[in-house]
Amino acid sequence: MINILILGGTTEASALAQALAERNISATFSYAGRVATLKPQPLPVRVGGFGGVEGLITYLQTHRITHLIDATHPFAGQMSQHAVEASQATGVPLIALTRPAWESQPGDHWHIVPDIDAAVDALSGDSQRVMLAIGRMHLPAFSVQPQHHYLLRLVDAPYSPPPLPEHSVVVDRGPFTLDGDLALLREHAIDVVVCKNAGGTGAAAKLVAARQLGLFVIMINRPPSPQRQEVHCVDAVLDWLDQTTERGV
Ligand code: 3Y8
Ligand code: NAP
Repeated sequence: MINILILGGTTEASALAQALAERNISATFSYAGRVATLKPQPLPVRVGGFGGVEGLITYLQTHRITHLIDATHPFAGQMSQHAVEASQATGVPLIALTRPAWESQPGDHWHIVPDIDAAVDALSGDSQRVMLAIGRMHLPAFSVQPQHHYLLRLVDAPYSPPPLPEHSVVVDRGPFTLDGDLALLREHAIDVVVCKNAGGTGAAAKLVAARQLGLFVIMINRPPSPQRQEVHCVDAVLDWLDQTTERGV
């Protein structure tokens, strides 16, 4: 009896949930519970951490999970590492549904950096108007570059004012559109966009908008992902499920 656990939180995870629900395949969708309101899913949802690798192992065993699908964001490195370790410890087969990294196109002005701190360093110099499209978790790192005016895009309104003297906040969640991101960059007269190489379609609009407006992009490379089987589309996950279940799906 197939019983899937999806580690979610991305556009592709939502698409996978839709495909499994349409096929009446038993699955649970898991969120970390990072934001106040989570996107509803057509599957039973669980919210919150598992309590480390041990907690995930216990969850897999007590819920008789037969397949683990890691469809988390490429920057959710700890969750992905835990998924690999829990799969090895329990023998529950694991596959990752990821998206290829974005690659610069003709007309892009990208400055590629390895991590958040390097993105902060890249902002040394005169005052500019900077869009930080990196969410909430890493905002404090930019307080050492207070000379800029920052546009912050967040999923939730900030609980306390971000530690940046000059900033404006836009509360929005993706997937984002080209028209929306063009209007946003123009309205705030943005010079530079700082973002993570999330890949996928949900947050790519700002890159196309930046290209059309001739803006600079500071692109933060994703952390190395752990060794595991990876696919880039829902159909490949369905094929994997077919191959790894006796009677197929
Ligand atoms: C809680 C679950 C869907 C999923 C939508 C995707 C697209 C929009 C790109 C920008 C970049 C950012 C941020 C972003 C992207 C999608 C996808 C993706 C980036 C939700 C979601 C959860 C989160 C958590 C949140 C982080 C934050 C990061 C905002 C849902 C909407 C900036 C990452 O306040 C916080 O604590 C927010 C935390 C982790 C990164 C950060 O450091 O702040 N995502 N994002 C998930 C959970 O609880 O398990 O409610 O939909 C999901 C999505 N985020 O089906 O429509 O698939 O990539 N999310 C980044 O890439 O830089 C926004 O603004 O242009
Ligand atoms: P992370 O740093 O890799 O994980 C930190 C801890 O959060 C994990 O060890 C786990 O707690 C818990 N966790 C993470 N994802 C979970 C999930 N889907 N279900 C249950 N618990 C989860 O993760 P993160 O970067 O904070 O990302 C959290 C969520 O936001 C994920 O769903 C991710 O897909 C989504 N997201 C993240 C980003 C980003 O930029 N990081 C962007 C878009 C969406 P325990 O150790 O207690 O099990």
